[in-house]
Amino acid sequence: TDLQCLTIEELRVLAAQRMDKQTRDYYNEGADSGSTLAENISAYQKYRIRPRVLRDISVIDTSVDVFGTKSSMPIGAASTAMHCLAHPDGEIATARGCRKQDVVMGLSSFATQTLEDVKDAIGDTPMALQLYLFEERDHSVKLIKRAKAKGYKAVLLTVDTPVLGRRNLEIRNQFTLPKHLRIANFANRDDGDSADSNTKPTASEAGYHDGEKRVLPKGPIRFHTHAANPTLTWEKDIEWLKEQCHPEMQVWVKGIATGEDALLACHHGVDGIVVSNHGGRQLNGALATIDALPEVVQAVRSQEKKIPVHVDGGIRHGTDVFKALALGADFVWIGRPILWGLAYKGQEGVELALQLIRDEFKLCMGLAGVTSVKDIGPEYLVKIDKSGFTSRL
Ligand code: HOC
Repeated sequence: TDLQCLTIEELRVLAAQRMDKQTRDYYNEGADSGSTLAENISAYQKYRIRPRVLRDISVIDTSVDVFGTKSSMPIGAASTAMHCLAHPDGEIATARGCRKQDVVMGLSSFATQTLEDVKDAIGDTPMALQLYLFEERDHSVKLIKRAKAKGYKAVLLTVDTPVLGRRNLEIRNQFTLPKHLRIANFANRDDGDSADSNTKPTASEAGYHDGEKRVLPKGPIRFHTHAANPTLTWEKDIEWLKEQCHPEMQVWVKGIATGEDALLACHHGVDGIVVSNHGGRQLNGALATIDALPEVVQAVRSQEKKIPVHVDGGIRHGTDVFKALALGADFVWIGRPILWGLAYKGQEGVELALQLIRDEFKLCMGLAGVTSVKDIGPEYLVKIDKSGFTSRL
């Protein structure tokens, strides 16, 4: 037990002391005023747990199936960008932490270590590759082939980033990747040492310019701010992606926030959905993910083939995990808490973040009177309104 750090909130504070301002701002901020980022967290307070008692809870099983394999708990390390900013050991330390905790990891397309090295570090523990589909398809094809060859279980196509959200601190700080780091899975591209590597983006560069020819630029910062692809569609791109990935890798869409899009995802034959608003970093003013989850779950359950639904955003407590599962999620992903753990103590900090959430979740299950994840349902929650009135779900 690390007596300095007994909660994810304490981990946030400890991590903040170890990161430089640019990194801290990049990881911690949300788009615009940050209200969606804040609501992702606070929306969990609208729910209270209805505990059941006098049930034998001496044996609690937190394990679940994810991507066709078993995971020790319904919680994974979400794909977040550029881990070497947080700690020199980067994604490899995150992977080792996940391996130790037997927890699935998502790797960002914008990782600072190669997908091969990170997979080697995590061993047999399953991994998914978060994907941006660029207009220039050759690169995506290569990335998919490499992930397949390395045994990645799924690609998580990010669909909430057709253009980059406006992150004001990122713009003000003129966020750039330090020269010694690289966007490792683009290493074949000239992404590290080119003359414009340190070119600072202007505010107008952090967005999409209508009519501009979109080519992948050279320097890392330009890569990050210009790489979004505004042309993606269900019809054109999901079918293409399935052809590239199946049968070896599943195809998931990450960034669904409505029942309508959940139905389209089902109709287009994706293997799963992640309800996400990109950690509040894209469309500010969007619904908190826990508030979007019920309509997505309802849409998916109306279909004959029921695909899994995951959720991320704002999970800071084991009780949040319990609430998300009670509202119909099959699995949750945590992003910033993992980065904070990594910044705090590298691999050990990642393990700490996962252990804290695991312990809280297991304790919550026991105190709520549930011994198996599959039994967590809406009967364990009430919704509480602003006047304090509760309603059953
Ligand atoms: C397509 C370019 O997910 C973030 C990361 C990286 C986004 C790059 C988008 O900063 O939220």
